[in-house]
Amino acid sequence: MLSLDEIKEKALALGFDDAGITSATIPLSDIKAYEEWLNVKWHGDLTYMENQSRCHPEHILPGAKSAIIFISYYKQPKVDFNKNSGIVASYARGRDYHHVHRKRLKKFIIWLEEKSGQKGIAKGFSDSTPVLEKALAVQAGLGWFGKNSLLIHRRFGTFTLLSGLFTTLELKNPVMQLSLAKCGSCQRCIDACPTSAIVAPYKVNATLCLSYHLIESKKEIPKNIQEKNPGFIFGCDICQDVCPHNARKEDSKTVEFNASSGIGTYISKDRLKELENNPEILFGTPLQRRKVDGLQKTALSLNL
Ligand code: B12
Ligand code: SF4
Ligand code: SF4
Repeated sequence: MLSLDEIKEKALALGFDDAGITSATIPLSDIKAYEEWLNVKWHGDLTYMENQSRCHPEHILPGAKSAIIFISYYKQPKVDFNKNSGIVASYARGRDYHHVHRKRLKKFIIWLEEKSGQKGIAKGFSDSTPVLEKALAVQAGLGWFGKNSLLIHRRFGTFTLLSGLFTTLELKNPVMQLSLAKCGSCQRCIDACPTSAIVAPYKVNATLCLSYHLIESKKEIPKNIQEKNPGFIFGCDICQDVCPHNARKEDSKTVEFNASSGIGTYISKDRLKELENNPEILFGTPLQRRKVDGLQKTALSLNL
């Protein structure tokens, strides 16, 4: 049986920052919280969130027994708001993590198949496959849920991206599930969220979140949300910037996530003009999802 040390060694060699193993099952408490979240329609227009396979790894990979979860640390410098340009959220300044993860997962699965001498034993995921990724990461002992609903990795904090795979292999996590320090009485993220989207500890109403309106939603940004945007043109980092678990952390050294590998930190009116004329600049970056007209709408709402 493959050990966690062997798995971690391979994961780190491929560029991930940590890895954990867990069973291919979703805890009942997460399934319940997810169903409640859907029932009150906090997912808004994100209809892909209604896919109940999120709670059933066997729908993703029949016969799945274990899950391996990977952590990618991406923190970029925290910068000040600027009235002439909008800030791009930290995760989106470099290359698109979906692409970065897809390449690494492919290589990891080839390695796993070689090691086990079996084919078709794993199915990778990163964000777009219906999987409750944070719940699996917590179950794998990689960290715990913050009140902002994000995974707080025990070493890297919240500026981490998740990916993973289900496998039919039996794998065991020898790490003892120590009782980890949690948020305690802190509630900085709840107090700092400009749109009050963290409606209660661990519960985010996506329809109030800047990230939903500036990345995902195809509709006009509602006036009451526009007015509360302090200056983001894509995504939002406030509930992470204020988190003490992210304080005094070095920026990520992963080249792909560096601002110089992608769109950069700020987008000004002139930069938008350049993007309008050369939309291919967005290819391979997370902003391609929003396209130039989406960014222009947000820029207008920011009076850029
Ligand atoms: C839908 C989605 C969004 C939506 C909704 C956010 C949300 N919280 O659900 C929107 C568009 C708003 C969004 C925004 C962002 N997202 Co997003 N998103 C997702 C996605 C696709 C699904 C998340 C999900 O399952 N939501 C369903 C609800 C029910 O889950 P939940 O809110 O996490 O609730 C859980 C906990 O709160 C817990 N819980 C409930 N009650 C209680 C009580 C206690 C006591 C405890 C301990 C736990 C607990 O149970 C629930 C189920 O597990 C995941 C990728 C994936 N496939 O998992 C990425 C993901 C969560 N997003 C990610 C990122 C980076 C972001 C942004 C930071 C991007 C940005 N800079 O703008 C913001 C952060 C906003 C925020 N505070 O959540 C990363 C987070 C990595 C991490 N370290 O956690 C993910 C994992 C993508 C990835 N592959 O890396 N996102
Ligand atoms: S990403 Fe921004 S708007 Fe969304 S919950 Fe966090 S602080 Fe609030
Ligand atoms: S800011 Fe405080 S309450 Fe919010 S996730 Fe971080 S430690 Fe938890």
